Parts: sequence; structure tokens; C-alpha cells
Amino acid sequence: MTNFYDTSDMQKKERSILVGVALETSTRWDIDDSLDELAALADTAGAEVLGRVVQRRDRPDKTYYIGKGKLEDLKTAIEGLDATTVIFDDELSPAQVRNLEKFLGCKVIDRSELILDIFATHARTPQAKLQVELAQYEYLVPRLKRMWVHLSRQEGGVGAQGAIGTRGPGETQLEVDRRLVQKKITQLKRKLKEIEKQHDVQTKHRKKFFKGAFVGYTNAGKSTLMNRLSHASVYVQDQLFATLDATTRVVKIADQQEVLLTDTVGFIRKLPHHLVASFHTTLQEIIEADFLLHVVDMSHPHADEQIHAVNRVLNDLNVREKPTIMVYNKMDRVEDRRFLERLENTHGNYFVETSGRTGTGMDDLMRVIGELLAQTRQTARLKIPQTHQDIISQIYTNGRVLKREYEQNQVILEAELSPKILNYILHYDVVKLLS
Ligand SMILES: Nc1nc2c(ncn2[C@@H]2O[C@H](COP(=O)(O)OP(=O)(O)OP(=O)(O)O)[C@@H](O)[C@H]2O)c(=O)[nH]1
Ligand SMILES: [Mg+2]
Repeated sequence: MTNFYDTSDMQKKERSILVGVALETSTRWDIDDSLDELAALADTAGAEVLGRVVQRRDRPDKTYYIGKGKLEDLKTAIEGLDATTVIFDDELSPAQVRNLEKFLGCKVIDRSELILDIFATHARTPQAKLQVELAQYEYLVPRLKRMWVHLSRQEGGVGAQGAIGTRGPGETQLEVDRRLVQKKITQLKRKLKEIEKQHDVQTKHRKKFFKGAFVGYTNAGKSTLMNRLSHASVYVQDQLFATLDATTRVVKIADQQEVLLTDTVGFIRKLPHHLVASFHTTLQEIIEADFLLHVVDMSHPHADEQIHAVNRVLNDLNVREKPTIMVYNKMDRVEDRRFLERLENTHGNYFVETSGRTGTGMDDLMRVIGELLAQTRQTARLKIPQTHQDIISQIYTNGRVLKREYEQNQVILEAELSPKILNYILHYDVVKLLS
């Protein structure tokens, strides 16, 4: 029962029409731009976009989301263009989908379902796959009724897969389905917990590093910058949600010092909430980071709105307080600097202009990371036996050594270290803190 969202359908180039409603409140992000983004999502999912229908309304229609007149126009367009799918820009209620499909006689999906579909095709690691599957089931729960209409046509439906006895007397098919889906959700959460535990073991030895996480709108250039800085080969594509997994690399910055950088999934406006929740394990990298690198595509006409959308997700994750470097990327495409200057004056003290494409600004980026690192450091005097060269070299790579003295077979180092690294070094019994 994993194929509710059959992605093979999408690969057959669905012929789609996009529908957007401009509500009174949606002034900042113009409806056309929102539909441009929806078209990019549809394209990434492999669907062909044949046309768009836009309606201005005070509020959505309860039954059909759009008004009756537009609905008729839409039906005519579907027939005329031989469309197979209608994609709505906003989340529809399960009842609205049911009503629309009945009236229009074709498949109706919304932005959330489209994003889920892309996630399903882009998930590569077992962890990402489990996370997507979880999100799909969570999405399914309130929509079971709709599924059931389809499934009940096949004998037994989802319930038929249950063991004998799962269908108690008086229990309807819908209840059986709901129970099975809940059971599946519990199983998936358990599997993800196990992966998270393994992940904890793997990252334990990384604790001593100062760790940064790339965040940003999808397609901003996070993976490109990560590759530039770390010589990694993270998948880069001009498509939305190219990256779904977290990749972590050690990166050497100035002063022969090292930090850990993590590249991960991008954000988008109207990101389905259950998707954020399901990606908990991946997003954990952001939650655990010491600082964030917020990458912005400066060539995008709505870079400003994208920054806000990202900040909203960061708020939800409770990480807004983390030190953040604003990385204004794709500067090779920017001619007018006025907008940039306004941004630089509004979004914090740490910022840098880069181009992942040409490589400009990489040194600046390293320098700013270095500054941030220095900000978090305190000076400590440590006494270490000379025989423990391993500990001494850890202090050199993770901190800044100001003075070095010898006392018999002991070394006394005066060094600037972040609280985290200092704590880590002090875990060694042989190390003494002098001041
Ligand atoms: N012109 C220009 N293009 C860039 C720059 N940086 C990245 N790109 C392009 O932008 C597209 C997206 O880059 P990615 O690095 O995959 O973006 P991402 O933020 O990792 O995207 P997701 O993983 O989908 O969230 C690719 O086609 C890159 O080649 C840049 O500085 N200038
Ligand atoms: Mg990426």
C-alpha cells in the first residue's frame, strides 16, 4: 500500500492546468509569481503546463475553492486542451478535491501534493525515503474518505491486506483503513527513531567541531556553495528540491582551522507542515548547528519574500536566535545594487556577497565564518602533557593559540576556544585548566 501517490503517472508527462486564487490578503507575493513557482514545481515533477486560470476572490469557495463561473471556464479549458490534471496553488480540503474531481472529471491535486510527489522522486537515502513515506501517510489520514471511494471499488481495498480478524464486526471499511494507516505511521516513526539513534552515534565524534548549516530557499545555490567550499560532490540541479538529504563535510577556513558544514533540504513558501515534521531527522542538522548560512538567490525577483519564507520555517524550528550569516548568492546576475544594500542593512551584521558559479566571494565567506568563530571564543590557559600531541593538535585546529610555554614535560597553551571545544578538551583527564 505504498503506491497511493503513484509517481509513475507524473513521469508520463501529465497535461496540467494551474489554478490560483488571489485573495484579498495575498498582496506581497503576486499571484502570477506564485503561479510561476507552481509551474516550476510542476516542471520539476515532470508535468507539462498547458495553461493557467486565476481568480480574484475575497475568500475561497467552501465547495469548489473557486467560484461557479470560473469552474465552468476551467471545465471548458480542460476539454479544449485535453488536460489530465488540475493543480491548485493552495491546499485544498479533502472535500473540495472530491467535489472538484467529480465536477471536472479529471485528477485534481494541490501544491502540497505536488511537493510531496517531487520529494518522493528525489529521495535517495533510506532515511529520506522513510521521511517522505511518513509525510505521505500523514497527508493521507484526513483524506482517507476520498481514497476509500476509489479503494472500495476494488474488492476489500486497503483493509484486504490486513490479517484475519482486523475487520471486527460492525467495523466499517473506512475504520479499518484508518487503523492500518495509523499503524503504518507508527512503524515509520519507529524506523526513523532508529536511524536517528545511529546518527547520534555517528555525530558524537564530531561534537568538538564548530558546525554550520546551510539554509535557504530551494534553488538558492546551497549545494553549489557547499561544493565550492568543501570540494564535495553534492548533486546540483536547476530544479526545485534537488537536495533532500543532509551532507556534512569538514571545511578548512583561515588560520588552518576547521569547521563542519552541512548542506540540506531547501525551503519553499507554503511548505506543507507535515512535511516539515516528517523531515525532523534531516532538519536536526539545522537544529544542532552552532551557526547558519542563509543562502539567498539575489537574481530572483522575490528574493525578499524568499528570505521571509525561510525565516518563517526557521521560526518554526526555533532556531532564529542562532548566529546567522546572510549569503547573498548569484551576484554574477545582479546589476542593480540598491536592493542588495537595503537587504544588507536589514538582516543582521554578518553578510557576504557570493557567486557559486564564478567562485567570487568564497574567501570572504571563509573570513566571515572565521569572524563568527572568533566571536564565540574565550581565552583559556591549559596545561597538557607533551606526550598528548593529539590533544595539542586539536587545540591548534579548533582554536587560536596565542602563547606556548613549556614546564618540564608539560605544555602550557594560552588559546582562544569556543565554549563547546573548551568543554570537549576538558573532558580529557590529563588536561588542567589554569585560568
Ligand atoms: N548564475 C548563478 N547560478 C548559480 C549560482 N549558484 C548556483 N547556481 C545555479 O542555481 C541552480 C541551483 O543550485 P543548487 O546548488 O542546486 O541549489 P540548492 O540551493 O542546493 O537547491 P535545492 O537543493 O533544490 O534546495 C543550479 O543550476 C546552479 O548551477 C550563482 O552564483 N550564479
Ligand atoms: Mg541542494
